[in-house]
Amino acid sequence: MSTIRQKRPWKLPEGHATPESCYLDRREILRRLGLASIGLALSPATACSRLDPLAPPRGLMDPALGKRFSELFPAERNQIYDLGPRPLTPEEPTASFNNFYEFSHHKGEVWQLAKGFPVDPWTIQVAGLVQHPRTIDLDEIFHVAPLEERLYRFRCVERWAMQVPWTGYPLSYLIDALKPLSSARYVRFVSVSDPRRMPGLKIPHYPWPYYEALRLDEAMNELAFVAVGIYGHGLPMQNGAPWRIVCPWKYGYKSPKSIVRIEFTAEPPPTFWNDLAPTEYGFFSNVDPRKPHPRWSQKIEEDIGTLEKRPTLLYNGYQNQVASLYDGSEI
Ligand SMILES: Nc1nc2c(c(=O)[nH]1)N[C@H]1C(S)=C(S)[C@@H](COP(=O)(O)O)O[C@H]1N2
Ligand SMILES: [Mo]
Repeated sequence: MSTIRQKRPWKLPEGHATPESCYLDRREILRRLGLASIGLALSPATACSRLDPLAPPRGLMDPALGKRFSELFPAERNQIYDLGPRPLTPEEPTASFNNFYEFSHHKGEVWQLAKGFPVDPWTIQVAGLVQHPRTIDLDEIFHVAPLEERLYRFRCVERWAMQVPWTGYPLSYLIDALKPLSSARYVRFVSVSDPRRMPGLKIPHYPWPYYEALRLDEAMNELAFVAVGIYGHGLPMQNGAPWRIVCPWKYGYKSPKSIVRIEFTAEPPPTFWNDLAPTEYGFFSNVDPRKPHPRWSQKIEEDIGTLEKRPTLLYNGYQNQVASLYDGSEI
C-alpha cells in the first residue's frame, strides 16, 4: 500500500478554484457595478469613468477604524512611485474582490463578512531577537513616521493584478524603531485570528493563524511598506485593517493583513502557503513571468479594474529597486 498521502481538497492551496471562481466573482462584482456587459468592450479609461456615477454598496469602503486617525489622511503622495502606463484601479474592485481566507475563500463576500470586525484597541506583540520585547498599540504604529501615499502595482499569484494607492510608511522605519538585535536575519508577521468572527478559520487543516516572513534586507528595502490606509483613508477590514504589509515585487500572499505579532529570527521562518504546498509557493515568491506556477503560466496577468490582459513584469516592474537583493537562486 502506498504511504504517500493524497492531497486532500482542503489542502489545495491558494487559487485552487481559479481561474473559474476568480472570473465568476469578478463578473458578479462587475454586474453590481453595472459593467458586466460592457466592461470588456470599453477602453480602460472609459471603463473607469463609468464607475463614477454608480453608488457602491453601503459600507463597502468604510475605514475599519472609523474617524480615528482621520487627521492623518489624506497623506501627501510620494511622486517617485508611479504606475507607468497602467491606470489606478477604482476603489470598488479593490474593496470587493479580496483574498482574506480567514473570512472566506470567496473573494466577493470577504468585505461583507469582515464588516464590523473590531480593530480598536489593537495590540501587536514585538518578540524574538529584539532589544526590548514588548507590546505596541495603534498610536505607535500610526506615528512611526509621517504618512505618505504611494501608487503600487500589486500582483496575486492567481494572476489578477491591480494598481492601488496605499497610505503608510516604509517598513524599514518600523523595524528601526523596534531595534532588532544584530543577530536578526528575518522578520516574521502573524495575522489576527478570531474564530467567532472569522468563518474561514473553521475550515480544518489550514495552519492558522496566517504567518508570513521576509528576509531582513528585503524588509529594509525602500519598497516594503507598512500600509495603514488606502485611497486616501484608513483601511477597510477586507484590505487588512488596521495595518498590513505591502511588498509590491512579490506575489500578494507575501503581504500579510491585520498583523498582531512581529518577530525577529536568525533562521528563515516557515510561511503559511509554503507549509501548505512547498512546491507551489516558495519563501521568496518574487513576481517572475519566466517561472511558471506548477498549475499555470505566470506570463500573463489580468487587471481587475479594466479586465485587460497584459504581460507580467519581472519583479512586477520593480527590478531597479530590488534586483540587487537576489542572486537568482531564490525560489
Ligand atoms: N491574513 C491574511 N493576509 C493575506 C491573505 C490572507 O488570506 N490572510 N491573502 C493574501 C493574498 S493571497 C493576497 S493576493 C492579498 C490580497 O490583498 P487585498 O485583498 O487587499 O487585495 O492579501 C494577502 N494577505
Ligand atoms: Mo494572492
